[in-house]
Amino acid sequence: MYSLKPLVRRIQISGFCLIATLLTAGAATAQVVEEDSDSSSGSPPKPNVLLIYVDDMGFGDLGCYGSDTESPNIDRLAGQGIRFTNYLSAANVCSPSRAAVLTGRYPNRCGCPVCPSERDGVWKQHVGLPLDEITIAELVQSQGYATAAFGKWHLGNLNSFGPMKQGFEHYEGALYNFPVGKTGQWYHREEPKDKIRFAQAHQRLTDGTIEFMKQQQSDGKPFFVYLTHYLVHGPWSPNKAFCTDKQWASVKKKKGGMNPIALPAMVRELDHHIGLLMQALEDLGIEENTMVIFASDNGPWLPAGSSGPFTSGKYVTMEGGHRVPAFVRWPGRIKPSQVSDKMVSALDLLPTIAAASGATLPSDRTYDGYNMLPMLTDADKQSPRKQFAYYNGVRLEAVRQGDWKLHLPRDPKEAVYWSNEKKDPHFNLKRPVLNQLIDDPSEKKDVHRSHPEKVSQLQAMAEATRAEIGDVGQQGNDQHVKTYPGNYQVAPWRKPKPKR
Ligand SMILES: [Ca+2]
Repeated sequence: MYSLKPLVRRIQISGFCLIATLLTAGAATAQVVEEDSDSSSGSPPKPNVLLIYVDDMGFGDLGCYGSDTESPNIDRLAGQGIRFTNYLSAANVCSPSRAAVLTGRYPNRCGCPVCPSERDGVWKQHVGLPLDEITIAELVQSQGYATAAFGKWHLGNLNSFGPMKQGFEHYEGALYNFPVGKTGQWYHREEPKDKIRFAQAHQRLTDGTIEFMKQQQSDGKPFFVYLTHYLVHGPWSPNKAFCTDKQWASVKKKKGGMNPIALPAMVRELDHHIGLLMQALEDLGIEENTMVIFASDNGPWLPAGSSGPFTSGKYVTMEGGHRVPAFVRWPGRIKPSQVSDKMVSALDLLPTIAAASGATLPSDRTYDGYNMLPMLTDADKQSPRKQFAYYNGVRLEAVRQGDWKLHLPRDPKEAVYWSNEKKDPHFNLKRPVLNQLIDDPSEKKDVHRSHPEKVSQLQAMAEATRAEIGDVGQQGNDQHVKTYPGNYQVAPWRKPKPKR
């Protein structure tokens, strides 16, 4: 049977392992960085990390990725570091994407494969990112970092699964998707603060983030900030200052309703706030040693936005759902003006940030991410990522090795509750479809007949992946099912009512 080991490194911490990894190229970075950041040897201090996670931004929604919409501040940020064209979000919807980025583990492995929902009282209380998962915040805390989350959490109820339970010392924001057109409850740490309108939320996030960074700079502590904007998620209700006359007329008419023509104004509004944050880093004098990571959580919520050359967007396992804008700037370590087509994933952010902070990954669990620091700091180095598994809810729908991607047969009756026949060309797939992405980014040319050996390889990878982290009707041997005792592929409110 195909081994999943290349996909999921088991990381060990022991004195022997430390020596061994220092001698082994590729695996040694966490330890090397730990030595580099030892202040007693006169090495640079630990970097600050600002992870900006934006909502539903498609691959083609920024100027630096080919959009006509102006995003000068974001484009400048992207140009000052390394910009990826082959970065995959771990999931194509909000909650599992966020669970995976914070844990470095696939959503099925970390116990959060579907969205905790505010629509059902039982789910709201009992579903979220399991508390025994270890987040980036918890890892860097062990290295003396101050930690804060701002914005959309979407990983469970505040008091039972909130950010303060997952290693964040500070939190400000509204937990779920902001109720556009209504007032939303704003939280300060674990307490309700006040109710504000969507239009006020973005400035709150910027002000809170800057204040927190200032405080840490004053205290001399490195920080990790997880800033999760509500922009540019639908139903697209930007502030007037960022709208054309036509867009603003539409905002007023729709009154918080679906308004896809206003998406470019949402991008401009986000750009404005990124500009304020970057100016603050410069003013505080910490730009050089702050790693800024910008990424979208999933593809665009079509028809708003663009997935560029890729097919479809949010909710599906086509590239348009997973391939999103992402870049990293760290002037002290990463050269500017780099554009990389190496395959990387949101899963890789945790091991990368851990390595930069000096933290060693726990040995009691499997990580699906890889430390990207060697390739970020040396353009000649290859990406450690060779494979990726595309899940939709608990179901494995596609697997990829290099540029080869195999869509797996699937039964529409087992589709996750957010799936949509109109958005997914493979909604009802009877046989495997093989695409070679380098020549076929839109996944239109099925070459499974001419490459049976690739189909076999990828099917073996799928089988090994299922055995480890599960599929519909199959529990994996390392699948975290603590808060998902069954297959929650179908939301309770969508399940057919029993006949009387
Ligand atoms: Ca999202």
